[in-house]
Amino acid sequence: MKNTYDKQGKSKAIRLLLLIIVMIFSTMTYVRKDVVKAKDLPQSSNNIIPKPLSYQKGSGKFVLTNNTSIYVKGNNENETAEISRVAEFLREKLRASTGFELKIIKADNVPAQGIYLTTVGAEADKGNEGYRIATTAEEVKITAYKPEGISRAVQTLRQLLPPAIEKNALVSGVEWSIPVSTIDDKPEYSYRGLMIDVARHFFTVDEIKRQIGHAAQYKINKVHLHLSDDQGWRLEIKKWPDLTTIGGSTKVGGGPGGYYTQEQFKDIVKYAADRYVEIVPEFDMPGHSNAALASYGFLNPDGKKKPLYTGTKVGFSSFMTRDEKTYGFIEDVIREVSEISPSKYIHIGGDEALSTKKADYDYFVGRVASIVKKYGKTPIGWDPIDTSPSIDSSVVLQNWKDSNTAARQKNMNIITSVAKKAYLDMKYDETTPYGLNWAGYIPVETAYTWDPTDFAPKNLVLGIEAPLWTETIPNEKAMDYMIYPRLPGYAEIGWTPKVDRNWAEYKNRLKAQEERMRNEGINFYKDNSVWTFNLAK
Ligand code: TNX
Repeated sequence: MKNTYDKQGKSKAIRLLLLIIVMIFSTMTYVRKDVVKAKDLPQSSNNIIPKPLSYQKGSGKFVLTNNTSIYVKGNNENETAEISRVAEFLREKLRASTGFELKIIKADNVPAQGIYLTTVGAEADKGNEGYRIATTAEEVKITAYKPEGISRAVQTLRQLLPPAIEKNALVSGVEWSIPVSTIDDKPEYSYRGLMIDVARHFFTVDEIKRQIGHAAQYKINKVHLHLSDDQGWRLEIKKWPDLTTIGGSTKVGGGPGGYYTQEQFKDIVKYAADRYVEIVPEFDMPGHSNAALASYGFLNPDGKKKPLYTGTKVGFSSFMTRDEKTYGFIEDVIREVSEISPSKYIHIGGDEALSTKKADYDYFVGRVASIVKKYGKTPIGWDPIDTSPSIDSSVVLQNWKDSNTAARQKNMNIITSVAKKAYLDMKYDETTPYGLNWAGYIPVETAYTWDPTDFAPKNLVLGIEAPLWTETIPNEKAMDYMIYPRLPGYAEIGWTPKVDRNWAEYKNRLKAQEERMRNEGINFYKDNSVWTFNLAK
């Protein structure tokens, strides 16, 4: 008996020992992983996203204090006034976390210290958005050819400060320093967009502003609002009020929808413009038009209103393409939106018109494009708008499929939004709780590792846009989760030249955004290709 007990005791002890060894080893690997994380990651010269064209680090730092002033000077009074507004934006950004009340001073001479925002002496080759930030121990000097460039520089400046700068409450015990450095920067593409579908699910003015604010920090400069679809019409049109009272009354899954009054739309436009972001309005036609057809009987062949639609099928609705009433109605819509929207663009949709005959579609998109041009705007349309003989190079193609042969032949400008790379409503992987997967899964790496020139000739590419379709996106939390952390990558594809981009280096910079995103309350997805350091890779 004793023997057996002994044996049992021994094997128990061995098992325990084994367990302890396994535990020690796994902690060691864990610690080792951590060490690798901290030490062996390729150290980028900075963690800025999008990566600037050039960054030179010196030694020392500039320390921001309550006594720092922001000096402004333009080439003329108007410009100085505009730069002062950028300075106010900067001051407000810094106020909450630092508690500082920075003075804004119109500078007569070049100040010897502080933050200096100026267009004086800037070179034209910086373009509208380029800038230089030269930081010494005494001053941070931002020079840009246009105030817009100063605004982009201010977004970079945020990322040069410690991540705590993004907190919305007073932070103590942090030194608000910026490393001595010189950054020279300008974007590769002038169109760097985020689209939000506010038709399938409606998002409030504040929810949209919040997304604009977050996107602007990565130098996204267009926010495209998909304002109408089968499930909802979201912008007040004074001549046709039922569009919103009826057409805007619901959403995917049923329940209350919503809409923006024209005043609210202008408020969104203003908030975006303060960040040099342009709001691009879209009304989708001739398909995706059930909300309008449900609002007014005269838009239908039988004169009767269609029932409201709260499902997620596409391709069943169509405007009447051979009826002048349709074009009168559309002209009213275009006129009203052109009066309240400063953007040079109006997006007319044109996708998935599956119940419109091809010849009718071709005719329709040509008619609508000419209405848009009549009101001084440039039309944008989804493919296959480029295949219509009535569409020429005065129209921009937003390319979501692989097809743009006609656009190339016609020399149309192209915004790249190829679904399998750029769709924010595609799931990251099979476990993603929101989104679709018809164009495939888009993990953060897939979202980052491509270039617009993979899909279109460089000379035609205006830039890139990442669309968030919202059939499966019911709230802000879900919206954040699908947009972040993919949007910083799209922003970088649009801003940073292809030769300067590399996933292995980028993912470290993205990881370094974590604390900033947290401080901003962004509900981002922790993609394991970024947040788990894999020794094998
Ligand atoms: C296709 S992409 C659509 C949208 C859907 C989306 C869902 C495009 C121009 N049309 O109507 O919301 O797929 O991913």
